[in-house]
Amino acid sequence: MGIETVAVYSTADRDSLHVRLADYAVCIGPPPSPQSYLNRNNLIMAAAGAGCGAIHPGVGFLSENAAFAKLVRDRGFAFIGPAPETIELLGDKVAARDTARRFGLPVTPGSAGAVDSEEAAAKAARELGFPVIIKAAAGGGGKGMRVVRRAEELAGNFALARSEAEANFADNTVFIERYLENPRHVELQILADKNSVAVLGERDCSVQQNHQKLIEESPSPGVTETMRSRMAEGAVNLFRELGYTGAGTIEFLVEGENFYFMEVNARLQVEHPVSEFVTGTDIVREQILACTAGRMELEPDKVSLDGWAIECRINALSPGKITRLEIPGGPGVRFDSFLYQGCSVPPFYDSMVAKLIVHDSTRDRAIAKMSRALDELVIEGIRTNRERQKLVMRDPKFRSGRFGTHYYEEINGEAENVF
Ligand code: MV4
Repeated sequence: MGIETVAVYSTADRDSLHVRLADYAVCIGPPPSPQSYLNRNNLIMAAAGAGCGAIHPGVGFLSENAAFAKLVRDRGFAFIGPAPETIELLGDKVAARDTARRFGLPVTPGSAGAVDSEEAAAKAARELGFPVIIKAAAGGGGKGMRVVRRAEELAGNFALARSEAEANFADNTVFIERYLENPRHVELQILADKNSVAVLGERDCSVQQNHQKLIEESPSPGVTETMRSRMAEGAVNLFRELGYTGAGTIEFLVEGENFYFMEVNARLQVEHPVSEFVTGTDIVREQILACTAGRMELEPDKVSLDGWAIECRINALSPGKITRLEIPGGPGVRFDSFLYQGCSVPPFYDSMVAKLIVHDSTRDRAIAKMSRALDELVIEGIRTNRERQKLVMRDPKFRSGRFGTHYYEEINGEAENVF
């Protein structure tokens, strides 16, 4: 795009690849994130000092923080994300659920709004029928959730859910839904500007462990053409009504032919490359155009889905120095990473060190390509989950495409000696 880039880094990331690749780089503090990557003042000072026009908040840290988005704007920078008011509304899962329902999206049967007493919880659970799930209104991504299978266990879990919500989010608001036993996690990639809302197909993120996604693919093996267009229609209505700008994701739980709205992630996500592959779109480029010029180049009617893409997250199981790195390549193979030979993986931050993404004409061919790419990938000096990802690619159940969110714990239970 011809835009000069300024990277920010903590002292732990001084030698990181993004620092080398950026046109300029500014140190924003010591390793603990509250003192660097979450330090708003340091971030604003870095941007001001470097003469930035816009701030891209990335995929974690302050990327969904309404107050930060507002501060960025108030200081005269463009924020590469939706408006602070939109982030705020979507951050409240009760309000988001309510809004989605008003715009015709199916939501999981659940309490009408927040549940603020043991009696209200008991009443909601009785109406819904067990099992139920208690969720934090300020949560999302699986934090602060409790599954309750019997009426006797409700009061205790309600109290625990509230105190966990208070401890994690400084907000003890919770709500209750009927619990679906083994749904798929399906999410739609959205790009929106002042004039239009585009849907870039869906991703299936059912392969996850402790709410950490491990494998994402597009399209979803469990979504039919009919479901796809019904989900897209609801999503477009919602995002248009929100006046949403930039990249976003709408998450659904899918059970058979039924889908239920769960939440909206008001940011770019880690797994966006699979959608880039199947739609041939540079999502970050469109996101930047939408949030700066107010107009993306993408035309919603021209989006089409081609072939199948799969992403395997490569996680470090230990910190250390990378003594050897061999990166797979070839048509339809992409490796996104901060690793290079000789670099160090610091003991801070998220364990994800790379994303291996492949694209081919069919799911079977994409799986074959991923297996080959995982074979070719060599990372020495740290332990990674590469071998586990190779086993999943060979697993008949994964290959059948018939699995839900409990898939990974199921295969780990069945083959404890293998994993
Ligand atoms: C659910 C659910 C079943 N029923 N909601 C996980 C992420 C967060 N955004 C919401 N999640 C779930 N919500 C209803 N009504 C299942 C999950 C879920 C899950 C729940 C408990 C333990 C592991 C899980 C793994 C994936 C999804």
